[in-house]
Formats: sequence, structure tokens, C-alpha cells
Amino acid sequence: MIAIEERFPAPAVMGIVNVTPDSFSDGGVHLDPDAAVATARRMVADGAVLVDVGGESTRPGSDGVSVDEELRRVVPVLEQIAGELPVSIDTTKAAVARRALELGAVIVNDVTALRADPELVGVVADADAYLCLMHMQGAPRTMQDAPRYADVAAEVAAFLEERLAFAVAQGVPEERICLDPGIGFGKTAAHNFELVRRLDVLLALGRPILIGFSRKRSLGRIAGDLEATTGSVAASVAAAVACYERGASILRVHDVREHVEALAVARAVLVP
Ligand code: HH2
Repeated sequence: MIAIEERFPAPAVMGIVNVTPDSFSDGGVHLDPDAAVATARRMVADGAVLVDVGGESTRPGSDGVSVDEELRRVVPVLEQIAGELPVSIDTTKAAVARRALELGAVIVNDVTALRADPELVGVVADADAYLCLMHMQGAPRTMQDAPRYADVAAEVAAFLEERLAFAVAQGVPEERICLDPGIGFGKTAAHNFELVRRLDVLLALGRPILIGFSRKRSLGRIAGDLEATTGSVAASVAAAVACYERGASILRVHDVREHVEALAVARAVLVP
């Protein structure tokens, strides 16, 4: 299987399809499988090279859902699109990943970086799937209470380096893995922006970087609304372009067409 950076060359846009009632910016919009399928197809038509399907919200303050509930949400969607479109499954659970991969998903996106379910790494290795390992400080219920770092870029890099070594030792080839700083997962707005500014520290790990800044609250707060729980499309696009300029490869976004257009322009400027 080809390396993840060859399969999804930068700047690659990953469209987000949350099949949840409670996601922070699009909760409830895609709970109906037909609506989720239509959105996924539109995202690919608009230029997304991946659609990230998730059945569990990880927004700040959220509780988890059971395996059965998560399967009930995502399977009807995956049955329709996973053989047809390039699908990423956003899950922390081995049983959900296994079913998604059987149905044709190509990437497992685990926001716990293989810490939640000891069986998940084996599922990824056995299926020859791609893998995204994300950094999170704490757990969604409490992660935004008081995030603290001595050096956020160095600590996130050390964590991702350790999780990368773990995944490789457990049989997932390094060239199938990408890394994600986990914007908003146990981080203040200042931490999030510093991570992008110092993305070279993460790039030194030698793996492609995926970033999901889309609509996150730091964007609304930097734009002046101190109580914001989301950011605008324009703010999201600016963040994605800045991430790409600093070296990120895959941008995880809600508003695909706007990001594809902006990133095409950024690429034309950056790449002769
Ligand atoms: N962010 C969210 C969920 N999954 N996966 C990766 N790799 N990186 C991210 O930054 C990331 C992620 C949260 O955003 P969203 O899916 O829009 O909301 P919710 O978790 O509330 O469903």
C-alpha cells in the first residue's frame, strides 16, 4: 500500500460528516443517514479527498456513547458510501473501526491515539488501514477546564512520537500514519495558535500532519467574541491556509468547497 502522503498529497481536504445529535457545530444536521450520505457525496464532488464519518461527539464537556449506539449511527451511512468514496472513520472503538474497515473505510482517525481501546491497534494493523494519531490533554468531559503546558509544541511532539513508536511496534507501518496536534483538545486559544506557529517541531517527527481547526471556538474568540463556541467559515479558511503554509498536509474541515478553493490558491503561490 502506498504511503499516506502519496495517497493524499498536500493540501488534501478531509470533509467532516458528524452523524451525531450533539457535535459542536453541526450536531443533528446529519443524524438522518440519507442527509449524511448526500453531504458526503457533495463534499467529494467539491474536492474533498476524504470524508471523515463520526458517530460520537468529542466536543468539550461531552460524554461518550456506547458501541451499539455508535454503530447504529454510522453503519447505515458507511453501507452506502464506504465502498464508493474514500472514507475515514472517526472512532476510538475497535468494534466500530472493524465494521467500518469491512465496509471499505481506508483510514482510522482516533482522537485518543490508541489509548482508549487496546484492541484498536490490532484492527488497524490487520486491515492494512491508514491511521491518524491525535494529541489530547485530559478527556473531553474536562479537557478545557485548565489546560497547562510548560512548552506546548515540545510536549505534543513528545506525546505523538511515543504514540507513533507504539503503533509501529504493534504492526502498523510508519508510512501509513499521520499525526495531529489536536486543536482544542485540552488547549487554550494561545496553545492552538502556538502549535500552528511552531508546526516545524511536529514536522520533525517525519510524518504528514493533519489539522482540524475548522469552526473551532478559538477562531470565534480571536475574532472578538469571548463567549464563542464556534468560528466562522472565513476564520476557518484562514486557519487552514496558515496550517498548510506551515507544512500541514491534510485539513479536516466542515466547509469543503471554500477550503478547496482557498488551498488551491495557497498552493499556486507556494509551489512553482
Ligand atoms: N476534531 C474533532 C473531532 N475529531 N479528529 C482529528 N483527527 N482532529 C481533530 O481536530 C478533530 C477530530 C472535533 O470536531 P467535530 O468533529 O466537528 O465535532 P464533534 O467532536 O463535536 O463531533
